[in-house]
Amino acid sequence: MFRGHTVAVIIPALDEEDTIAGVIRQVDRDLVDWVVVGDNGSRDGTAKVAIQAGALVVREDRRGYGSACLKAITAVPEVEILVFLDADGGDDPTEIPLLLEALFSGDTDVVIGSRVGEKAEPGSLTFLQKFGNQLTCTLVRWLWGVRYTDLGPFRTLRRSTFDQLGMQDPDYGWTIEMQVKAAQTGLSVLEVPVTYRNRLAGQSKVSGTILGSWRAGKRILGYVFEAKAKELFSRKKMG
Ligand SMILES: Nc1nc2c(ncn2[C@@H]2O[C@H](COP(=O)(O)OP(=O)(O)OP(=O)(O)O)[C@@H](O)[C@H]2O)c(=O)[nH]1
Ligand SMILES: [Mg+2]
Repeated sequence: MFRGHTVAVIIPALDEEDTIAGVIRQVDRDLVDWVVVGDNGSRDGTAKVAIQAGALVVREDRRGYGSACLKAITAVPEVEILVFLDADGGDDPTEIPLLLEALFSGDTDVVIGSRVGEKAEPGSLTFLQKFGNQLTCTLVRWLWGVRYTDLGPFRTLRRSTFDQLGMQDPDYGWTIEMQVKAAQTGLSVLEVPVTYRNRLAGQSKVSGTILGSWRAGKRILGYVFEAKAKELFSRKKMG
């Protein structure tokens, strides 16, 4: 519990048997009530290792980062606060309290760990990733007037806020969907500089390969343009 509220850490994972246990064990269980891994049919020992390390594992056959997050959340219907982080050791679970403190400062609705500060290890964000993030954040600022610096996976929000957002993206559009919907509905989003490291072991699914970056980039930019188009269309229809 954190300040009397139950907390769940949600970890999407695909073939991360070498890193997932370390990530789970670094979560402070005095603060966090549940650690839930959303596994997309990993072919290695991810599920077994995660259970041994004390996590709940929820299997989702529908592929994709967002699908895994959505399914994992269904395992903790009563939790009050959700924290998301990756399974490869890139994010630092010992910084969870930093994000939770920020969530309880002022009127904050969503806290996003930003990886553009000095705490990020050199090389942990590829050139393409930095470029793509900057481009996307600039577009979001032009289209919705909200300033973000990153689309990092490490973030926290209340369950009630999460439900209000109606998250749907089954894939790598998940993080931008949350940020665009927060901007559209006028939520107060706070960015906190976080540590970011190169994945500790295992294979990259997203930004470590050109194909992964291309797929994620297409999805993310596609989401931004589609969200704006839908917004304009529904405004036109209403009057
Ligand atoms: N369940 C699930 N998890 C996924 C999927 N794709 C990626 N992940 C997880 O999402 C997180 C981010 O994927 P990474 O491969 O680390 O992507 P990245 O951080 O951009 O790239 P790296 O440079 O390799 O760290 C990791 O925890 C992955 O295991 C997926 O399709 N399903
Ligand atoms: Mg990673």
